[in-house]
Amino acid sequence: MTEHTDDTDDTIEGHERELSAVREEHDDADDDVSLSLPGLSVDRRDFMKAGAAVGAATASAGCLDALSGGGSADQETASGGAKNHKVAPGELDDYYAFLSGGHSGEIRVMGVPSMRELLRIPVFTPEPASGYGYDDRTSEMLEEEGGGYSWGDTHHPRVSQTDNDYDGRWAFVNDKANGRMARIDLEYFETDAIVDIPNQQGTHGACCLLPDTKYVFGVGEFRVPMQNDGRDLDDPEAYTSTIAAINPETMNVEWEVEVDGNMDNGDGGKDGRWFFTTGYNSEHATTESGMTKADRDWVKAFDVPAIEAAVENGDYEEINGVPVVDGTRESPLNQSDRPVVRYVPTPKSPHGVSVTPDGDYAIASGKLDPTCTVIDVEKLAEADDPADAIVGRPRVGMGPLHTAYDGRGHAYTTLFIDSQVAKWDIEAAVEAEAGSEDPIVEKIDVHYNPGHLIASESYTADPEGDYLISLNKLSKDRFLNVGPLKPENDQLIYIGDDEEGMQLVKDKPSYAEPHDASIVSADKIDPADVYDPSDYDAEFVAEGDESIERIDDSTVHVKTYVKRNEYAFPEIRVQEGDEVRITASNVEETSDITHGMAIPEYDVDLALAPQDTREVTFTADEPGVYWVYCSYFCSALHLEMRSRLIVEPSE
Ligand code: K7E
Ligand code: CUA
Repeated sequence: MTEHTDDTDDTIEGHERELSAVREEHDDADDDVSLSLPGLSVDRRDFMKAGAAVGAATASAGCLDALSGGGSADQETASGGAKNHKVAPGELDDYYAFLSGGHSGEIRVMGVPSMRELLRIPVFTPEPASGYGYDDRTSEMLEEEGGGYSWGDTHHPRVSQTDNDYDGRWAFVNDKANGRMARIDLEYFETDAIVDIPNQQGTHGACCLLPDTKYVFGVGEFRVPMQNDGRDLDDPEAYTSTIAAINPETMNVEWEVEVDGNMDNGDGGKDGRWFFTTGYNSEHATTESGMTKADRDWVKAFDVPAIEAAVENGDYEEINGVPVVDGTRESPLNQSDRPVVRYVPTPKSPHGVSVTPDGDYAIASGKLDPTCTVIDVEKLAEADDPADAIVGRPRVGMGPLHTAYDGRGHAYTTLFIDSQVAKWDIEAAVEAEAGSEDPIVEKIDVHYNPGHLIASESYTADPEGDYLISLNKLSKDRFLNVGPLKPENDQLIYIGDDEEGMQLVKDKPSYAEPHDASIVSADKIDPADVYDPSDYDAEFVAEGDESIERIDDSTVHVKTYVKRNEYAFPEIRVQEGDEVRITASNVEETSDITHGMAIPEYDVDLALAPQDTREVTFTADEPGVYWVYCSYFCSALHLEMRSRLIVEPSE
């Protein structure tokens, strides 16, 4: 770095400027000069980040490959080309995995195969490190659109697709706790919309209608009175559950369909026609013993164009602002030769359902029954009796919960009770007798009690078929004891070699509680490196645009830029009782230089990534001196990066 010291500015700020000049130079580099300087780890790391940010651009793709050892080439070992699944320090993963965080209310982003946790994206729960829920925009989103709940329970993160392949625009996730759906913008990796779904108490399944994500479906689990205002309290027959079709662009609930029984998980077919849900409680009971009395439940197959036609024809009742189509078994709409919902009988309480990559089958996992039910999607459209569409029932083992695919004709089903993953052959299951174990290819032990599993790109038409993650509920003795609340165990399994069989590669402890995940090839996601100020309504405050303006007797608007190592104003003076609105912009253009703006006594906590603008409004109701400080360690003068909020007493 010494060769760059051609100015004599010896202050710390000077070094800061110099360092960022070096970084920018390397950000702009279009050759791999940093490779010849292995000692300069900062430079090399920054260069690699720059490569990652533009990884989708063809011009630099080869350059990135050269740096990272080619990612996949790096995984070949000297001994016969077997993969070692290692991602060395400083190298990048092949995949993004988006995992739900359960009742932590968040989404987690993990690299695969390294299983390094890269980011947590808060969704339904405020999160101080990212300032989520503390600025005006995100707190309004949680309060107003989001219904003002303090927590949520994310289960099923699904990434948007175009033509049955990931398009990198959005991820969606449900809230099983409060009947909501959220959208995560994958340019910025942040939640940008939440909808509180009317007529649902607990939205469990979530998934996209393929091929082009026409709708995001929220599957209502808990049966409640449709007008839940005190009527029908003791009449469970009058309770109901619905699926909600949400427009992914507007996040508007376009329509709902009311059904018999509870619903559980869901998955969309590949051709825009069918949407499948599992469910339990065909009995319409309110207790466990009542819900498991009958031997049969259903997979419900929603015929989307038929439902859209019903909505078009006015065959619905508007309830709480949403057109609700009657899809119960006795509905007149289900007596025609094109029913809106087909009830496919299965053994009681099936849990997961997922459609095979070719779109030919919907496979429901038995949970209380040791089999999976294979439903032929084409037959479903033609059969008079929906039961005739069932073409296979392999006996996979005890407690089958969820099924994923490798794109080579295999299904992988988690066995909760057996603590195993069963690999089986789908066509063999269609040919075999019901209840046969013949289609089973192999089983692998997992540790312990798996819920979901997910294979690389399993939800698309063309899975990669190399990695699978088993999301195990219990870890027991697999990790150092941390007291009674043990971590879960997400296990990475290599499935890319049918001859060698499944290989357990890694244990990854995780905090409660991942349910489902989506694994997306890294080259299909293209996140921004800094914000684009034109993407937000809030006005960007450039250096020179700062102001402290009294709007009226009791309102003050502060516009401040933020940069190393200062806020625009060393002090902000207001009167006791003033409503203070702060608009703050981080004017840095250097990647990764985030600043905070915290005023703890007033619960102000902004996190400002480069080129970001956030606003916060509060009432200065206590006279005194309040330090404004930076909460991200941004520079050598980070601790000195301060301002004072001075609240003068009213006389
Ligand atoms: Cu099985 Cu909510 Cu997908 Cu959990 S659900 S495991
Ligand atoms: Cu800015 Cu620390």
